[in-house]
Amino acid sequence: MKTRAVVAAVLLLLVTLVSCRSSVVEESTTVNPSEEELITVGFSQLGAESDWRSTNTESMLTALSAENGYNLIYKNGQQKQSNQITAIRMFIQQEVDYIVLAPATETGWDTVLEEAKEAGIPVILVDRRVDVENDNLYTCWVGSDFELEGQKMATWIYDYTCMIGMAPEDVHIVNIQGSLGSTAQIGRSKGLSDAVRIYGWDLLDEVCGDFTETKGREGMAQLLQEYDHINVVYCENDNEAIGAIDAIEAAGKTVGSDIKNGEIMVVSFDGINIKALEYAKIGKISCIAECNPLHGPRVQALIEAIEAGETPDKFNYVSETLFSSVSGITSIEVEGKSYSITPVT
Ligand code: GZL
Repeated sequence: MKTRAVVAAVLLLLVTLVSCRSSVVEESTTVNPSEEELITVGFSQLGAESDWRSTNTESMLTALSAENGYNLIYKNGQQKQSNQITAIRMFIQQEVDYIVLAPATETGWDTVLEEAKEAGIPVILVDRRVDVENDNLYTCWVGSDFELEGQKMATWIYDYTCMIGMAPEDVHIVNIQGSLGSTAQIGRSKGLSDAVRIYGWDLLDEVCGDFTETKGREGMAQLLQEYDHINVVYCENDNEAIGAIDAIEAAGKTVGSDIKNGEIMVVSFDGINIKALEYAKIGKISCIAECNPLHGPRVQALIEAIEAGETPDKFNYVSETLFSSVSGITSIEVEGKSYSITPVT
């Protein structure tokens, strides 16, 4: 790889020069390649709202490190698109080689992405998508198929309720949605709303949990005030599910999959938060749809392909599974494709 060869050559040259000096260098010095030998990447992350997000950030920072040949400028948007737009404009001023964007919401990016394009800086999207007039404003995207995640979870709920002999009209479900307007929320909510229409479930209400534990708890408490016959809670990430379970138990109710005998079944997305995986193991969360956050190496591979003169695929999806400790369902089928359930033990 041209850049790495330059870095290696520079390192060898610098080490040779140091060892030729008349005075003996007493301590070993690691020579860092100067910034111009590295690929400079400006990474605008949307925030730190969840365990998924923190894991995603860690993956990106580890992959786009100096030892891997990168000079990374990382900016946390703190859940505000305006902060991300400011960061992108700063990256343009700094003439970075690439901009990597994890967008908070889908809309509002046309102007700043046009500025990046005019500056000749390739933009790689990671995780959520953007809704722009011209898809040429970004080079490529890598992330999850969020609607498929929702379809898989809805299919699991359908298969489970059929297995226990529950009529669809007796499924009284609420949705604690993620950050409104984010691709993850749009896709997961659509997967559920389509299933409600197809199967005839009773969707009682939807509240925004913003992918956080606090809002998941507040939203669930509000729903329990308003409805006394909820038997399925669809949480659009693990942090919301943990908060929702706190609220359900604080109201004196029991979480679990025995919904025919009064338990409230909680399902979730991500599969990153340790406590959520523990809950899945003991049946407090009945099913988790995996949402894989480890995009660092994937973004690194996309940059290396572009550096090598290749044209990567525009959309790069990661494959994901379902986690559950509920017995009786070993796989589900969505649009003719089978997905196995990974037991949580
Ligand atoms: C999904 C990601 C979502 C996660 C949440 O790829 O955008 O945002 O599901 C996170 O945990 O906050």
